[in-house]
Amino acid sequence: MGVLGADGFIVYRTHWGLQMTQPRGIDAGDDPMYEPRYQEIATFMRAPHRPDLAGVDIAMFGVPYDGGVTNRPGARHGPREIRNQSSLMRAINHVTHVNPFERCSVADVGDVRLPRVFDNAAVMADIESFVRRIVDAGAMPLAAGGDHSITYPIFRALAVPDRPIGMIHIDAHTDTWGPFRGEKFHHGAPFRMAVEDGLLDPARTIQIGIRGAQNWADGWDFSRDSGMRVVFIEEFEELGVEGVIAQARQVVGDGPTYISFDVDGLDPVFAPGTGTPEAGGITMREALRLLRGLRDLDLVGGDVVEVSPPFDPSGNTALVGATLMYEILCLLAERRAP
Ligand SMILES: [Mn+2]
Repeated sequence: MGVLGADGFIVYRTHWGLQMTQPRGIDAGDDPMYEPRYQEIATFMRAPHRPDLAGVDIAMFGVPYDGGVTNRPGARHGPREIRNQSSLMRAINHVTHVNPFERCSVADVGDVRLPRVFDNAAVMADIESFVRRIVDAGAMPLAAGGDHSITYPIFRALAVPDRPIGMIHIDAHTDTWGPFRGEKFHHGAPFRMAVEDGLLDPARTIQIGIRGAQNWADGWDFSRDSGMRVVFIEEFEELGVEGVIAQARQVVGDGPTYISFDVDGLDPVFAPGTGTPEAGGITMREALRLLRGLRDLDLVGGDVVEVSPPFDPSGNTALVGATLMYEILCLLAERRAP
């Protein structure tokens, strides 16, 4: 609550450590969202910008890179537009009643700097070292892409030797394909590379929402043959959200688990602003229910990828991306501060 100042104004301290003043008689309580949402430089969910990582529990960051796309680009602009739209987010989850900002020190730690953007190997190294800094500081990473190739270097920073991580992956595509036009590193390949490098445990991986015709089947084959649980959209419909949640929890068990959400897993009605839309996908209501079913797992981080603002004139896909990030943030906060 506020403290009465000498000038007759009440000084409040928000959950984020910001101070605000309010004339007597208007009660802002300790609402962290009191500050007008259209003000100030945009950060993810208006969290403080803390590139030095000091005291940060959950580090939200952007990876403005789309050099891995096989078709329509634009996801490099995702972090900036997600930050903008995320100013609409508020604090308390209306279903779980989790307030991540109250439980944890949540910060926007900036973007991965990619000065060598035309060099795939250098980009991977720069993303990996950025995330390694977050992990070494004891914080949990929550990324905004960027195309889906960025998850591979995140895994390189997160996975502990001989203990690959598990994953709950929502997407229209398995992203386990072989080289594309001679290049191994692209946005359709991160999870094949992660399995081949021993970073991702295929037996503890579930891929949800898969659909759409392909020219070759090798990605589907790799997922199946490596032992991943692949839930095509038809099975999603059959099982229902609760059934899919049960499958996901069973597959990842109690080991370390990452959530990777490609917005093209959603139906293009909800997320048209993405490089590779596939009709007939998951609804936003289903996605939110699915994420809220993943409480109390051993979560180690997450991302939301493939928001492509040039294909998103209304900004709605970026808003959807920000909303998914908020739900993952609530899960990470509960894990961090049960
Ligand atoms: Mn993907």
